[in-house]
Amino acid sequence: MKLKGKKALVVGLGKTGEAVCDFLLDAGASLMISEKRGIEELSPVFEKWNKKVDHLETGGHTEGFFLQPDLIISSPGIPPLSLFQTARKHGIPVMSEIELAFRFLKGKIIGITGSNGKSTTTSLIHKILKEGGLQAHLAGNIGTPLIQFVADSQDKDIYVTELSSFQLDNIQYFQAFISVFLNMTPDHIDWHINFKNYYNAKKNLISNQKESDLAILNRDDPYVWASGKETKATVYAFSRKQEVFPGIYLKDGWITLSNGGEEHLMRPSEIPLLGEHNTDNILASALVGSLLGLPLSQVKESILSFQGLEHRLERVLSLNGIEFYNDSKATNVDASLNAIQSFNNKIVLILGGKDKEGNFTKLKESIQKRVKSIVLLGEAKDKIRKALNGTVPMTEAASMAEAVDLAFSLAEKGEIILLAPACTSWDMYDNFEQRGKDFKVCTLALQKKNKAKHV
Ligand code: UMA
Repeated sequence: MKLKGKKALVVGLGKTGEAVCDFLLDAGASLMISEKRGIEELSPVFEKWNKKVDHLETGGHTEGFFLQPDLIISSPGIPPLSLFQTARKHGIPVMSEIELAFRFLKGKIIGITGSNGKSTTTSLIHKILKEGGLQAHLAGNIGTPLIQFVADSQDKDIYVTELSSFQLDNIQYFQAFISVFLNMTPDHIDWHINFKNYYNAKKNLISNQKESDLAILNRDDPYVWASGKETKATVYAFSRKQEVFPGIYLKDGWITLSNGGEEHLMRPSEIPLLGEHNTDNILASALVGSLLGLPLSQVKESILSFQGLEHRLERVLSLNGIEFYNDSKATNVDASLNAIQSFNNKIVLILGGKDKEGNFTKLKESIQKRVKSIVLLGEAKDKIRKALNGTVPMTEAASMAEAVDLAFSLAEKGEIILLAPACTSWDMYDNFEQRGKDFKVCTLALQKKNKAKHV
């Protein structure tokens, strides 16, 4: 693919858009940018790029603009705009950032997708590979766009890449030599319109693989397992519920690998992370390490020293015998459900944010079993209250500080206060990281207040 002298349009000027622009300029393309935000909102990014590009459209996307380039590259967060269809009808190719990166990247890609657990699994695989002496890099949805690695990439590099459905929606040749498909539950329906489109986007990762590739699939998830029928890759399975060949599973109190013979990796009780869902993440990660030829003893060591990620069932502190946990990354109903099911002690749950068409009634059964009280926060308050009516007492808070204080007044010694909102943060924050940090700040402030009271 030749870019020199081509007119390329980048849609969206966020983290990905800026990285794509840098790459295209280095490749000698002439640049156009189309961005929904207005100039004031964009500043100082606007000033930076306005000097470097031929045409910059702000405050929305227009047809006249989209029909001028030779090529369009869209950022992951841009929904499937009708303008993309119009451009395609005029013979203008539209591709995602990972597709563009794939065409120029040296080295191999391990692609990790699923509705939940992607970042944890991606980080753990990266850790196992690095500690095993491989030239591994952490890329994709977890933070650094793949395109940013292209310039320095070498054949021996392995890109451990977290892939969202947004990134996979629009791929053509993009191919991972190892794919990991963790699970499939409804999410991002506002972007994909329906579950089928969301599922199809995720499946692209598996169906694009070739005979020499490996697909690691969750045997316990019917959607994930069914995707195996659509790949030419060799399928390996992971399961918590049954023996799988070839693959990795729990048997007689051991995490067991079977690829020819049976080998024990470690006891499930040694897993350093809370929650059964994290067992899946560990099974899949260990399998990748083993398939790349790393000794099981080393894989085990890397798992044992894995501390988990910030904002994913992160223990914040203990106050008066009450434990505070931050799971701000639980931005959908299933992630919140996983978090609730990770504790045996009673929970005061902070729930709510911006709704993504989530089915909150799915939480009812677990809430009845494990949750003592709910503190509601954010835009989705009313919808959640209606969906969970008749389960446990619910109170409302106007801010995170109020939610934390309220939760503390409701909890007793030995109980858990859990932020697992089942919604995105975008009604009150820029992202889930900001929300999680605010929860931690409010929790620390509460601890200070409490100490002062007892002095
Ligand atoms: N924009 C438009 N038109 C639109 C919509 C947005 O111009 O119709 C503009 C926005 O105004 C903004 C830019 O596009 O200026 C944002 O682009 P983007 O949403 O693609 O965000 P990036 O900053 O490029 O970050 C993206 C991922 N964001 C999303 O997928 C929403 C980041 O994942 C990822 O870390 C980054 O690329 C690097 O790969 C974040 C995320 O929330 C963490 N991902 C979702 C998730 O994990 O659930 C999928």
